[in-house]
Amino acid sequence: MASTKLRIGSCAESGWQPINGEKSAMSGSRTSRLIGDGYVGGYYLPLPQKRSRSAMPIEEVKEKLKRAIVAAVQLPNVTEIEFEASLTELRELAKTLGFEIVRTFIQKRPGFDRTGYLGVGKRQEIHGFVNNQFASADAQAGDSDAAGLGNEVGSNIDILFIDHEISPFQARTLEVEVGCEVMDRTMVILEIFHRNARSRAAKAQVEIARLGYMAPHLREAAKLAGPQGRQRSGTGGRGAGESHTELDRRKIRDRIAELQKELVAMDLERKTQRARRQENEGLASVALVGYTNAGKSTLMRALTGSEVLVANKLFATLDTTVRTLYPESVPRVLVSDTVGFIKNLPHGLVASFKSTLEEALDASLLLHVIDASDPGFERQLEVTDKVLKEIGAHVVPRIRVFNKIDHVGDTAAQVEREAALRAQYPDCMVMSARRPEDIAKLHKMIVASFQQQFVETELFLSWSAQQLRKEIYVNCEVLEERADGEGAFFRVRGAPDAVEKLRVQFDLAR
Ligand SMILES: Nc1nc2c(ncn2[C@@H]2O[C@H](COP(=O)(O)OP(=O)(O)OP(=O)(O)O)[C@@H](O)[C@H]2O)c(=O)[nH]1
Ligand SMILES: [Mg+2]
Repeated sequence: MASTKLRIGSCAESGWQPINGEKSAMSGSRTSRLIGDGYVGGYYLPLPQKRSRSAMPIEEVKEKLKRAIVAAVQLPNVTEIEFEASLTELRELAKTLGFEIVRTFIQKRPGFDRTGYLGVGKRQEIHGFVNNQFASADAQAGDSDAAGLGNEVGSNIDILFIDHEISPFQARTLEVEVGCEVMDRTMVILEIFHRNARSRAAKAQVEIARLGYMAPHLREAAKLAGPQGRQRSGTGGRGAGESHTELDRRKIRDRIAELQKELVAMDLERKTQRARRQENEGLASVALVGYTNAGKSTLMRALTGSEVLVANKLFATLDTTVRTLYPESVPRVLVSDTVGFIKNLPHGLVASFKSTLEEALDASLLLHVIDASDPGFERQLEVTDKVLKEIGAHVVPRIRVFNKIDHVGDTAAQVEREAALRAQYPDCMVMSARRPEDIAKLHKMIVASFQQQFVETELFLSWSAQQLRKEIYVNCEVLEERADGEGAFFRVRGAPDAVEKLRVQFDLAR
């Protein structure tokens, strides 16, 4: 069965830590991919010795994993625009996982089918497609993928993506009836988060969410396996007669508890680091926030001259990175890049997502980056605003940065979009991260926003304390300098606190 198939890209690069702590192949069924340990119910989960062998030529496997289909139920209260936007996003998410969507199946229903999410007829239709029983010339109205594919047939379909979160039972029914693996929206997002997590904290948070998602799937797998073969003897520290499911559930619980402990320790560490950073007097901080793929990391790179990851993928960034604004300014500004937002984030990921966003709460200024070329940018803007409010970051001053204007149609369309945005958001920035002059403008805007509070004053530094001279240049803008027999006078502009601190320091050094 599914055991020999590697379904999603490279297991080696995914680095999934299973609950027994060993590196595991991301092989096997939906459950095995999440737990990676032995047999669970009727599901094959690769054993440790097979894991090393699963470092089979990944390229070869990837070749086989390319084709997928998408299915979604459109409920009566969902508009065409919302429905299409959500489907487009799912296709993008699937693309991020390395899949090509060859067809989309949609069905209007008053509710989801309890057994198999879609109605029986639609399930049969998909089965027919997956098993190559008909060509898609009968593409239905509104079925955009099918429409463009002519005689595309459904051979070699590996995955059916579902644009909702479905129950383990519905997933199982679909897998059996349709004849290929099924992944719901939640699992897709979990998978992307899992692949992209880099730091220890991000990895732990994603693992907790994945384990939480997996638990009910294990129950479903166990039900399917029936009473036979579920019991095993009490060896190796297991309670006698403890079932596989119980054991696996216990392992999951223990692993979650262990990860949570690690996270608490990491959080403390992070807070200490942050406090230390803030003690570094006069540091102003900006956080780049916004919907996934809006161009936050691109802007971060351009604004700081750093090499942060930029990719045309959803959730390319999962960890917060902090760099200094370049060219350096007075005050020195720290810029942080953050994880992208998305609609309907899986429940288990909300906490981890929000905690990585805490950086935004500490910032003195938020740059809310919006992809002005995305047809759904207004909805994306709303989602970001809503989450910022939920974490209490709505009180932080904010500049809306409408990015990718170069990607909006022709010049006339760009001018029109820019005018409309400026009319609606008078203090916004409309730009392209690809234009150096726009980056310079944004840089100026950031610095200006910190300099707004600046005061102009004079500082005196005696000749005996000239070693403190550089402090003035780091913390203030020097407008004029003159000297007399006792020392030097500086006409400066700077933040009130920073200037006062210098005055006290200089007086003491006299
Ligand atoms: N045409 C155009 N493309 C851009 C612009 N800014 C960014 N991009 C592209 O958009 C894609 C996404 O950019 P990222 O900077 O990775 O986006 P992000 O907001 O950091 O995304 P996540 O980390 O996934 O949240 C990349 O392919 C960039 O090259 C722009 O101004 N114009
Ligand atoms: Mg990014």
